[in-house]
Amino acid sequence: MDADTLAQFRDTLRRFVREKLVPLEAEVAETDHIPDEIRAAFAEMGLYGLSIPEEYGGLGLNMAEEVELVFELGWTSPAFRSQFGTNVGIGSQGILIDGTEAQKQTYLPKLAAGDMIASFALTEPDAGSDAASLRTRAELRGDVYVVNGAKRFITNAPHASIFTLMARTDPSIKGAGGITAFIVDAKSPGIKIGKPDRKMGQRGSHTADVIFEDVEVPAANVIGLKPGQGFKTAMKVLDRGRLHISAMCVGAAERLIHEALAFAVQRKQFGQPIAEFQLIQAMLADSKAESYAARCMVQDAARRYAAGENVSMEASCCKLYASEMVGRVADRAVQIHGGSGYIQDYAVERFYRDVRLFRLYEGTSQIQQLVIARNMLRQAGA
Ligand code: COS
Repeated sequence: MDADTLAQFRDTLRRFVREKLVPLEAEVAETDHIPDEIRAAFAEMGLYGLSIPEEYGGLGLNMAEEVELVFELGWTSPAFRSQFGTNVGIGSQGILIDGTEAQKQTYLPKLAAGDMIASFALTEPDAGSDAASLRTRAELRGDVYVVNGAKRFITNAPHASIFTLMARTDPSIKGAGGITAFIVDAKSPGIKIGKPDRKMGQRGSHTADVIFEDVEVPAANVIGLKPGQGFKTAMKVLDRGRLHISAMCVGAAERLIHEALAFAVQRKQFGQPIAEFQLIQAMLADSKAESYAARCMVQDAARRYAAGENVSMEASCCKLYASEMVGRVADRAVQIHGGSGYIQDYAVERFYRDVRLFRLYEGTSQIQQLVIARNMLRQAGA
């Protein structure tokens, strides 16, 4: 996309977020539901296909362009982005990065249009951070694989049309090498979706268990037709996903700072606006400096990703820093609001809970530290 068109798109999205989505935040949190007309507007704007190349019906943004838009989306409740987030990122990218041409042509146009929802099914009850230990089994019988197992906390599972599923096809290999990625039709007999999880925040975005009982998946649905490559596909998808989530953290931090500043300017104590007190100013200033640092990190790593560099380490640096940063910013925003910050009428109370997830999903902060340190040691030849 050329720079002018991107700038125009960003401005349109900014207006849509601030004028249409922000006023709906409390209702979405209350009802745990995104209105249908909002989903339709997302599709109309092309948001389901942000990252999908134009030849498959998407907008074909590169990562550097994508994060500029995600900064805007982070300004409002993350549940809105979740509607199309799995189509833009973890649900579709396995197909895009490692799929065959036929797989891309079959699925990507429908995902880009929002006619299909893709969900990423990696995590299991006993395989979270240690993703390579997953136990869901896919056994080849003739020209189908028979899948048995359970996946947990799967975002958009209740709405999914397809799952990009990671399952073990070779039980003799305990770790990453025995894992294969599949595209699974969510309507396949034997798939059961659990009740939506009752989460701490991000109401309006739904996660659930997915149970596979003797589910038949055609061998032609192995991503890239390459068994044993599923773990690497998942890791590549997550490298990219971590940059996207980092951009969400930046947007959320900027919103929290906006709320905290507006409150501090208007709220009076000891005869003056609390914004005039230096202890309040220190909290605002630290938040500003840290969110600016995270924005620069994300822009740098995204630009390098778009240029084809391996930014696995930098993506983890971004995810670690940005998600921890927005946690600190949310905490300060509540602090600046005083007692009001603990009351649900104020957006900061909701954001405080919503942003807690950023330190957990797509790899905890501790996993990001591991990935960063491993890369450092590798580079040092250790
Ligand atoms: N891109 C491409 N390949 C990668 C990769 C990446 N970013 N990261 C690892 N790989 C490859 C490795 O090169 C290795 O390949 P070889 O066997 O050919 O050498 C293979 O994958 C296994 O890698 P590794 O040995 O590092 O795997 P580990 O089991 O030690 O796990 C961590 C690595 C812990 C980093 C991984 O399990 C992880 O990211 N866990 C968190 C999972 C997660 O984010 N879950 C969130 C759920 S999704 S919302």
